[in-house]
Amino acid sequence: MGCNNSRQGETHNPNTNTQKPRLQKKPEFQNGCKSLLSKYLTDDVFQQLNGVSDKFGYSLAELINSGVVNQNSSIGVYAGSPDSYSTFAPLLNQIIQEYHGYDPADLHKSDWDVSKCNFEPLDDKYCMSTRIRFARNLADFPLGTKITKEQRRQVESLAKEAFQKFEGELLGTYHSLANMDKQTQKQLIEEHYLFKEGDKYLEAAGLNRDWPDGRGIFINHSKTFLIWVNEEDQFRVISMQKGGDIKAVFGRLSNAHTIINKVAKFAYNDHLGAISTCPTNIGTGLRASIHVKLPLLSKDMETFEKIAEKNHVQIRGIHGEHSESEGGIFDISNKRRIGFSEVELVHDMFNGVKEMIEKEKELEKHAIQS
Ligand code: ADP
Ligand code: DAR
Repeated sequence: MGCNNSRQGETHNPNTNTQKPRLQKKPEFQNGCKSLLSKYLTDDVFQQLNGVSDKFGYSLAELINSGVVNQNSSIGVYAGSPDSYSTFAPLLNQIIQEYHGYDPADLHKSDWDVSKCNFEPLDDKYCMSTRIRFARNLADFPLGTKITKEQRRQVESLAKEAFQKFEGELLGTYHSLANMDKQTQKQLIEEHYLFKEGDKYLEAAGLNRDWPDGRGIFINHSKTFLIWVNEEDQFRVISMQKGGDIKAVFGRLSNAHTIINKVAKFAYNDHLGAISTCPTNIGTGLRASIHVKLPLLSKDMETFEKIAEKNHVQIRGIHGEHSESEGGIFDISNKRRIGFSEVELVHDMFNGVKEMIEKEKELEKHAIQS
């Protein structure tokens, strides 16, 4: 059961809203499915929303397809446009409330003031590299789930125009994925700069349509500032460097945010903050992560996970989402995205990694003494 996950053979034109596809019945979810979609797509919500489409013609069927096709999803939905968040509010508000602890009446806040980062660099012995990114989508287009090939090319063209405004250390070059040789693509992925391809969750959400057309990556000359174009979101703006100097990485990103916000009109509102394709990335759209080496602490996952939960951080593998740890190195990043400012979320990550390193040092002493 599940919609056509590549959505080929769609009979309605996304730009004419001529057909609002209705599902014959509410999708079934396997026992053990833990997605927030399966929890909140009740019979009542399904009856309310079946046959409804947002102003770009994005339907309930499209909104939920990824979570119906991939029953191991944690969330299971992707928005089709900023309008999706109001059109499908009976479902999305509940998912947002549970994931973010954020209510429909709450107002988002933003603060990029680097001077408020009152912490020193973390120990490079443990911190392999620091990466901070934010997600953005343009205000006047549907999201990648519903965008047409021509619109996606317009987004890429507008992005390339914006990149011309960068100066100093942000100066760099845009590399179209469609024109990139496979060896270069493989190397950039292995070096943690470029996004992977073929993600099944994105595929079922229609985000991989026309791949690789309209996709690419901007890279500055020192490879410390990158922008992904038209992957899961239309912009993923990334600052990264070796070591644990979080303040330097955040300062570079804050500078880029100021510049790009002057030349691009992003989808944003007082309640949801920045609009993202996945509801997990609304608000700041910011994920601040450190690849940190914790060979001893990671042998005690209960303690490791307790420190993570206390500091509102997530433990991930080192090749992006759904990947594994290697060599005792883990990706530690803020879990929260909305209702807290960029400065506050960078502090979440700092506090989590700092406590993890302190615990690792304690275990090192015990190991020496025993
Ligand atoms: P995103 O937050 O943009 O979704 P992913 O988790 O998908 O990022 O990872 C994208 C790429 O960025 C992967 O190659 C991953 O290894 C790399 N990456 C994430 N955090 C770091 C980090 N702190 N240092 C180096 N590379 C990182
Ligand atoms: N894999 C999807 C999305 C989870 C959040 N990660 C994003 N958006 N990259 C799921 O529902 O599990």
